[in-house]
Amino acid sequence: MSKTDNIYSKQRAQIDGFSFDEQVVQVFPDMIKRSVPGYETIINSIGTITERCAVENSNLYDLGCSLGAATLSMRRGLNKAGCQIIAVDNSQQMVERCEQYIHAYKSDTPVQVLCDDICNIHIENASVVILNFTLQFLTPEKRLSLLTNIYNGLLPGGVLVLSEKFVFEDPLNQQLLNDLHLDFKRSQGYSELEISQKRASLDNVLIADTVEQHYSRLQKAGFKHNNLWYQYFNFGSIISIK
Ligand code: GEK
Repeated sequence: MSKTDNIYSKQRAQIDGFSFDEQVVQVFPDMIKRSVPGYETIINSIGTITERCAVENSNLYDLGCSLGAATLSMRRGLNKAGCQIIAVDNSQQMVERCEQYIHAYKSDTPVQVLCDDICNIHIENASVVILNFTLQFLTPEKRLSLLTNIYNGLLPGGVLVLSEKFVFEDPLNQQLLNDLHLDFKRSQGYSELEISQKRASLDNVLIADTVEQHYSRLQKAGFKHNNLWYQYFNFGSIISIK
């Protein structure tokens, strides 16, 4: 069982940049569920998307897998023979715990959990690729080349699921959707201190794009069929088809 996230509940003299270390790993399922509106819906839908879009004898990728929630959902939805799932994260602590979670459930679908930078991964023979709240942690200059690798490694008809926190160009929309997200966090039991200290730690670590920036980058990477299939305040998910 995951512990309750109270990492930022005490006043800190100094806020360091957020990192996916052992302390975060221990509370991660609780943290992401209470911080990302719609997270569970997206995770469940990844299984449904996999059921429809995976093809026989192909690879499925979970890039920035953390503890493997999307991998487990893909594996539950998968109904095609000869597939394997490749889950990648560059946090050693995440990868270790992810392997324990994955192997706690029995399945015939092989899962490889790799500790590596997702920018180093060669994507090939892929029918489903998941970037569930990971692209936002890559420096902006690296984002297009990752998406281009994904596009090149996808089979025709293959899909990318790209979930992200969004920003909005219109200042009124930005303010309101951001405030609604803060209300969501309050409703999940986070205090004002926790919210403000977490926000400071994510400054310059999580760099969000507008939906339009995502569409334009996806087009540059080769994807011509891109659509937002889910949005809850300033969080959402785009599906792109090769
Ligand atoms: C989920 N997808 O539960 N290479 C590999 N991993 C990276 C990199 C990188 N360059 N940068 C960040 N990560 C998960 C949630 S969390 C999102 C994803 C969040 C990893 C990082 O170590 C972390 O585990 C993950 O991306 C982002 O569906 O915490 O908001």
